[in-house]
Amino acid sequence: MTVPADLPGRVLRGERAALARAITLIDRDPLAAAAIDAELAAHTGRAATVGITGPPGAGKSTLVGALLKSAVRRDDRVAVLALDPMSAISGGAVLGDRLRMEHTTADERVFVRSMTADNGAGGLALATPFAIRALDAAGWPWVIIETVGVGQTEFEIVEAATTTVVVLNPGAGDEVQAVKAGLLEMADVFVINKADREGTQATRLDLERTVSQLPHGAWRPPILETVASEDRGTDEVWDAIAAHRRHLQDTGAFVQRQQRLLRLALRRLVLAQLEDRVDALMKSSEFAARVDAVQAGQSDLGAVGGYLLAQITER
Ligand SMILES: Nc1nc2c(ncn2[C@@H]2O[C@H](COP(=O)(O)OP(=O)(O)OP(=O)(O)O)[C@@H](O)[C@H]2O)c(=O)[nH]1
Ligand SMILES: [Mg+2]
Repeated sequence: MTVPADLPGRVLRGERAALARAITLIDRDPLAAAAIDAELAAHTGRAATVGITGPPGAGKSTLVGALLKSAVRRDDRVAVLALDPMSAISGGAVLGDRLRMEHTTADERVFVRSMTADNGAGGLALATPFAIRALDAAGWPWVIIETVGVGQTEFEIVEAATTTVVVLNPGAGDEVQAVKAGLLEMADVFVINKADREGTQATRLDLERTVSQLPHGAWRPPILETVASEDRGTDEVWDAIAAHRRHLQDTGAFVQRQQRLLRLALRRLVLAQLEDRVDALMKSSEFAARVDAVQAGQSDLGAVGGYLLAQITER
């Protein structure tokens, strides 16, 4: 896919259609992503990224829709990247998410795109940092990353956000378990959504106890309650997100946080290229012969692995 020559300039001038086109290209083609990034790189470095994660059905999409309204009330400009690695399967759900956000997308302070990157393993993880950088260059000061459920790719990206919001539900001992399984350490803000349901206080106490046992620096993650489906409590969540950004900027940690995304992008970029190289090598007759040898007991896996690595590092 070729990148139209005037596209980066139009993205930098803030043309929404150009930005949408750029993100589509980034989503579909890693080479286009790199070409676009090369043009936009000098204009990046300002955006904060907000990763929203939590168990399936916790209300992440609903919360993002409500947060957009809160942000607009504060006159903040916010872009949303909705990540859906399984769009082929859950197309209906994604459409539902989009519809829920539709009423806010008419506002020029809001920009919503979903990404699917079904162009191979790690595609989404690779494409997302590029898309974030395009949004940053286009002048969006906030980029919300909304994930579906909790998968490895989403985990990585949410972890690389400057602010990570973990969404849980009341009355869920197992959710605090899920939190113990790794969500806990990454949270900068906790949201107990569906606070209209029973067990909210118990979950809050449970979470407070767990959080107090964590080693924490100057920032102690607040625990906020929302009823996202009724826009209740979400202004406070947006304010907490903004306060966390100010905290990072005041302590000089903001740049470090931004670099987590760059590191993730670089790791992904190199791994994707290595994977392509390995796949190409594995199609050679030379490789087939070596597999035959392993099967016949005349060679071993380590030896052939070593051969592949040597082939890759040679050029
Ligand atoms: N009672 C109640 N229901 C809510 C609340 N927020 C969201 N819901 C409902 O919970 C269901 C799941 O909400 P989603 O926003 O799709 O949840 P999600 O976390 O994005 O789900 P996945 O993307 O599938 O992981 C929907 O039916 C929402 O209407 C809330 O505060 N209270
Ligand atoms: Mg969702």
